[in-house]
Amino acid sequence: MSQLEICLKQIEAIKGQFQADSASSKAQLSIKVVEDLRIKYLGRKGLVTSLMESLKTLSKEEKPAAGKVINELRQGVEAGLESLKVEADASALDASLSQYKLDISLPTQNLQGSLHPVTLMRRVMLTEFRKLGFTVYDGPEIDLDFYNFEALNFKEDHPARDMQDTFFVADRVATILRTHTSNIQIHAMMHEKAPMRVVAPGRTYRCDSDITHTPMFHQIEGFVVDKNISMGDMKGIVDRFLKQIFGQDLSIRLRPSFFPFVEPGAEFDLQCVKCRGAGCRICKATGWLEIGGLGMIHPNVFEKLGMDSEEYTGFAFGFGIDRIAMLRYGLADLRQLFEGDQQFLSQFPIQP
Ligand code: FA5
Repeated sequence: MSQLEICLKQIEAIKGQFQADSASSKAQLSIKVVEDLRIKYLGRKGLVTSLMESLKTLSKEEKPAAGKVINELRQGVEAGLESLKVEADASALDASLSQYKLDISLPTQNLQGSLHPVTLMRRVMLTEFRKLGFTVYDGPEIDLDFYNFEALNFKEDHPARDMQDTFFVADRVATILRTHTSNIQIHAMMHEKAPMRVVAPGRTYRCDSDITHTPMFHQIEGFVVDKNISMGDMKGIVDRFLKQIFGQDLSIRLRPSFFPFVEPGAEFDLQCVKCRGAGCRICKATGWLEIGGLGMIHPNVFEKLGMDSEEYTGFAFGFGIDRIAMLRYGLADLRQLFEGDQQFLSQFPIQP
């Protein structure tokens, strides 16, 4: 018998042995059993590995043919081990699931239940706005660029678009996750007739994350459109609303600021509830926390929607609901709101 014939016979024998080992391993299949098989055949001193060594005994002409068959054997063994591993993983999972008994009919530990602080805050805010004569409006979280930017007077290449890092919806042209609730101004003004007094709470999205920013957050938009609306009306409503939420003794300040859909525009800050203005980590040592933007609706917005900007005026504002919840409930980090920690959440009441 030639050296090649001896080698091919060995290969056949190892192939048969692997098939027999695989079949018998199924009786007590585990990740360890599969690993032992791998070492036996493919380990440094494994049966397939040592076949490679035996190639050295073959002539130059015989080597390629034998090498090809050994490679096929190696691939067959690898594929066989992989499918055994999949089976072993599945049976390990079954075993651990069968030990874990879940009875969904049992009462939960937290019998009381509670509302999420953002839900609580939103309900409190809506109650206050209803008292001030506002109607609650809803609108899309996935929206067209037109409603989120264009109709709000953001020019195509306007740097203001960079102020709000936007998530785009893949494969759709000009479709985004709204970056603010101001898109509702456009939806509402296209469907309703002035006079309008609207608030619209909802989820908003931006690429943002630190102790006062999260990628998903909540805003509440409000706007009033009528004849002869002034900044005084705006200041009065916002002041009254915030004092209802935080009490009479907290200061509020307006700072001139730019939003393309209002003119003039401002941001408003609340004195830090934590340090009462002295400066702390939450207010980044400024004594103030920015909670929203506001301003008189820009005539371009009215004109774009076919409304006469000489006849109508209006104001709009947008607050971060999570920021207000953070201040109202004294939270140290905004991200706590979205971590789903039961202990944290169960501190809140079941009703506002
Ligand atoms: C706006 O989004 C404007 N649409 C507000 C507006 C409405 C101005 C109407 C004029 C008229 P701004 O980007 O500043 O503005 O966001 C408003 C508030 O949302 C912030 O003050 C803050 O309270 C909250 N906010 C913004 N980004 C985040 C974030 N990543 N996480 C949590 N809250 C945020």
